[in-house]
Amino acid sequence: MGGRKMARDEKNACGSQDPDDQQPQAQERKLRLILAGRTGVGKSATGNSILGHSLFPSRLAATPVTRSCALGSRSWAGWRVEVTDTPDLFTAQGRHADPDCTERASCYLLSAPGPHALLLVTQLGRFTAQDEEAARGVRELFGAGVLARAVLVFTRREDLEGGSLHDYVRATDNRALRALVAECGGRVCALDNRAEGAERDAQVGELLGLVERLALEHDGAPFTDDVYGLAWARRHARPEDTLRLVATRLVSRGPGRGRRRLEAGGRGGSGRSSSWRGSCYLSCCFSRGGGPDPD
Ligand SMILES: Nc1nc2c(ncn2[C@@H]2O[C@H](COP(=O)(O)OP(=O)(O)O)[C@@H](O)[C@H]2O)c(=O)[nH]1
Ligand SMILES: [Mg+2]
Repeated sequence: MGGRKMARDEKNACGSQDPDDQQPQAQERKLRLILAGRTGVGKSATGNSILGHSLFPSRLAATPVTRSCALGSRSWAGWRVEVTDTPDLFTAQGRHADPDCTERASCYLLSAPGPHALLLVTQLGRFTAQDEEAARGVRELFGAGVLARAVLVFTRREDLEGGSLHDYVRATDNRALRALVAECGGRVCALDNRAEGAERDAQVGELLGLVERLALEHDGAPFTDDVYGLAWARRHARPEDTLRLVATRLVSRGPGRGRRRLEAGGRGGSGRSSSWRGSCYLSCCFSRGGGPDPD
């Protein structure tokens, strides 16, 4: 984690050739999403389904494939959807691999001034102790309030074989899963990330529709906290300095300390300078050896 070498797909995350990525429309409102969950559940595959093309490296492997945070974007129904893919930042193992919090700081910078939805990814039929640990890690990093912005995304939708996801979560005898569904306000969605074409579009439309409703319930204001506040206040400063400062804040805060949730009240959705986003990408890309992605 925190590797500074950039794989080809990671380079794309900083400067994709996809026309959707290159031509954001000025009037588009932002929908920022963060993918979270344990390694191997299909976070990157989910990100690729949302984007409609393979941007994030995703494959079955014995060791984690995603080593650092990356950002992709697309246009959807008048929104500019920005997706931050993450490596394992949320289990004890993930935190151990990020002792100076640089990777967690990178997640903050890429999703500043805060996400409209957190996509907590798990595999259908395989909700394990590690998934519980990842959910705990999410609460520890962002505060428990972030689950009011969470959607529980089940990959391997094909295993439902046409059945209803809502029936599945209602009937499950996994109490931890039922509790998490309740904490997420019952927002659940299933994806078959191997689907293509119209089938994939329909599934992604279902998920983004949920996210859109969630964002509108909050008047378009993103979730934010003191760390997002710090990152956003420094949006015109040198991004590498901001990355360090944010990482230092996260280290000093430690798990569960000093967290304050600030609702943005319309601060984040629009009217922000693109230069900081540009330089944020610069920082995140340069630290991996690449170039900026135009916003
Ligand atoms: N059959 C099936 N495989 C999936 C699905 N989603 C992800 N996968 C596979 O699960 C493996 C791990 O996915 P990846 O995106 O790398 O997981 P991550 O570590 O959470 O980012 C890959 O082989 C994916 O192709 C799905 O909906 N159906
Ligand atoms: Mg991944």
